[in-house]
Amino acid sequence: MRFNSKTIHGGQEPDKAYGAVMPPIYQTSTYAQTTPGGHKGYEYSRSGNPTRAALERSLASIENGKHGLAFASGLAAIDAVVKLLTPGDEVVSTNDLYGGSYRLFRQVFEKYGIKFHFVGMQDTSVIEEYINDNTKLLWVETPTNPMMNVIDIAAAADLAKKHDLLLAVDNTFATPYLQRPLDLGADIVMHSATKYLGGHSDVVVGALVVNDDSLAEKLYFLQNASGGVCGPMDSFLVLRGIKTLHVRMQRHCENCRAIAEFLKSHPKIGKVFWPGFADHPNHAVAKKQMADFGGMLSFIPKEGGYEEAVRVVEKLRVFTLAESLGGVESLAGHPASMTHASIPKEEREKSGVVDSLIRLSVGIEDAEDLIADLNQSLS
Ligand code: P1T
Repeated sequence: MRFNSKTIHGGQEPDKAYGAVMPPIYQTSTYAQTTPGGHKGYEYSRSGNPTRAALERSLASIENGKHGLAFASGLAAIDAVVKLLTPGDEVVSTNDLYGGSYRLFRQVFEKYGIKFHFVGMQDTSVIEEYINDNTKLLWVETPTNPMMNVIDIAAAADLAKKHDLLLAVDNTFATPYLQRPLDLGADIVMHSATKYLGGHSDVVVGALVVNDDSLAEKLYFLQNASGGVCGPMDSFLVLRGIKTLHVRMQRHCENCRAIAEFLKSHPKIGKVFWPGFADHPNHAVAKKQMADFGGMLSFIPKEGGYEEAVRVVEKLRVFTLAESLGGVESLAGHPASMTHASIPKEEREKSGVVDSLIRLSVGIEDAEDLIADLNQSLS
């Protein structure tokens, strides 16, 4: 099946009991056994639940992977990946990434003896300088949150193979509609399914997809042993979201392009970060590995610094000022005080997350209404 059919049918079959076309929400913690061990494949819902299993098959299908795993949040999914490591191991991570991922790495896992190097990965050759005998994992987020840098996944995969490392790619911003990291040589794809996969800002879920059977087994063990699983209702909502991923993403991309061009020509805007611009430093890589340029962008007003950024986001009416992204409705965020506040200012500014930066998650409303809203808020 091609991608747009996989979003609807991938890994799905009518429910065995009554032929329900959508998998029922199996709202149960446990399953009757006829004799100890005599069950129909499910024993306890932390270990497995039929609604979650339907989502996990869908996730694997759309990422062209063999195994999908669904978690309570994107961070719970990342937590499972880092738990593959042991004290003394090192990770090379992109330096421009979601603030919560940075906080998990620095404030939780460093205490357990895992060392993280945060590196600008737009030039993949720089990564190699940070690889040593203890390095076990490359953590790549592309496009990055919130600076919209693009990292060459195939080049990172070559490096990972050369040094026998795992390559994990946070595919939250792009989604498999635009880029499929496993096809480019990554070992693990991670999602905050809270975002585009769910698509309606009504659920918090995370996901991992892998091809390798033994890696999948280790991650399933961690999923069950640590227990950061999502519930059946949340699994159902993400499954429903995935069925329209392709049509939503197409509109997100179209609207984002129109807004990027509007902002770029606006006299009050200093800089717009969007990988679709021919002068974006990684435009060629984006063109090579993505089908389009996504629904996210960031920008900086020319003058006024922090106060102007706050004034603009407060004045928006169609865009809602809120954390998160990837829903049908347009959201605006102020990374320095919201999504990336857990990164120390000095560290944050090194990757460009200055106090005047505004991030937009462009929704699927009429682009004209979104542009009019930005126009009035900038005036
Ligand atoms: O929120 P959660 O589902 O736990 O996912 C964390 C996460 C991981 N990776 C990326 C690229 C993300 O953007 C996120 C969550 N991000 C936001 C809440 C945000 O507004 O950027």
